[in-house]
Amino acid sequence: MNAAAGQPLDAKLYVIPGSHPAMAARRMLELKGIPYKRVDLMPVISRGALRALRFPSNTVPSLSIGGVKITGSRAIAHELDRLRPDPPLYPSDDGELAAVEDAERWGEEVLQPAVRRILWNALQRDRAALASYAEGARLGVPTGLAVKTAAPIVAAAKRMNRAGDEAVRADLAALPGWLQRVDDWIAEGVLGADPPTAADLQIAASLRLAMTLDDLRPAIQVRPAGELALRAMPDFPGQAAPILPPAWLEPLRQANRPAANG
Ligand SMILES: N[C@@H](CCC(=O)N[C@@H](CS)C(=O)NCC(=O)O)C(=O)O
Repeated sequence: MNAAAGQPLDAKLYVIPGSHPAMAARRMLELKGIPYKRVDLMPVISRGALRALRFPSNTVPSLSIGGVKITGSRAIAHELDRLRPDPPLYPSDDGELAAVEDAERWGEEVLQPAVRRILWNALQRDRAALASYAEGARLGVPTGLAVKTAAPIVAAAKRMNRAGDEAVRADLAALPGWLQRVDDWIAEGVLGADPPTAADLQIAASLRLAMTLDDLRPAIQVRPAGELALRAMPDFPGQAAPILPPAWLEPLRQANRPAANG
């Protein structure tokens, strides 16, 4: 029996709790009906662990499946489609495929790192929310202890992801335009497939992580982009109370303000 016919694939997925590309990979495996073992890693420390395990790179998601080691949400999506074609994560029509892959690439290269920067910046301001992202995770130490000792890890993650105030303020100023881009893709039928494509999942995971911030959720959930995110990724851990400077959120408030009559 081959993989396409349903042979067990012996899959192990390495994640960081709350990591958005890792949540996308989890959802891909779930949609394909591939059972897997999840290994939860602490941020920053994950890098050494994945290097020691000889993955092609040291970020999550990393997946070992059928004797192959893959790193990266996009590479994982392609490998899963190869191993278990149904349901497909990519359309078979060439034109549709190109549009979906463009959206997926943008989701990984633009939206994903921006949401990561916003999150680390917010978490360094208030670490109280950290435990909510680790809900259900098995980190090898009690979650309470992991959270209590997380200050140096959060500081390092913020530094490594260049999540300083200037960068994050620029990300928040760009966010309304990015949400409009996602709404437009939904209107054009590039995004919003049922079952979701790799692009839907890539973008939905970032939007879902952004929506864990009370500062951002109201501006996202009311739009088609927010509806897509909730539909494609119904479950997502984490919740952070308002913490970002209100002035930084002004572009989002402006974008969501109803147009004046006349
Ligand atoms: N763009 C990569 C994601 C790579 C990435 O930066 N992942 C983060 C978690 S969201 C990571 O592994 N960070 C390592 C760390 O925090 O030390 C993908 O889509 O797979």
